[in-house]
Amino acid sequence: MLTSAIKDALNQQIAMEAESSQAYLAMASWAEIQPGLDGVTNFFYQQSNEERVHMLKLIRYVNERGGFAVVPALPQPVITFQSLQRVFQDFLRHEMAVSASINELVGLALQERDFATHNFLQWYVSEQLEEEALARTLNDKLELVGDDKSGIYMFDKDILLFRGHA
Ligand code: OFO
Repeated sequence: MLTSAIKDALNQQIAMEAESSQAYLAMASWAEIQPGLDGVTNFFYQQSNEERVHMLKLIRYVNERGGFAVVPALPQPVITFQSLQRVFQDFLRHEMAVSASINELVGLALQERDFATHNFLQWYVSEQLEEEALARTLNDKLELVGDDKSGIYMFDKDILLFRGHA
């Protein structure tokens, strides 16, 4: 059985993963209507799907442990962006906030001596390491490229490859 503190914190995390999925869906939709950003578009559709999977894993876990996973209401995410750089800065900022939230949860699980939840969360800890590393790599590359059109062309072409290596 989950303590009510853990149950509430896991439900908050469910909401955060759902918000991430929405935020990345909005980035995908924005990218899709820009000329030539097919790679970035696919990247964010995939990211959005992944975040939905993160949310589902949490929902199943909470219910399995005798809690009740609450499907949250969601605020509208940011839907337009000034630049491609801006999208990726927001992506990194978002992932850093998720990592901080997962770390808080891990701390709470230890404090409550809920070792099963602590163990369950380790998957999220490593997932966040990867996602943050990927977001940083992509930001670094975009910074190098600046406004150079052929650089952006290459970035868009290679983005799905970076994903596999980060
Ligand atoms: Fe990348 O946020 Fe989920 O865990």
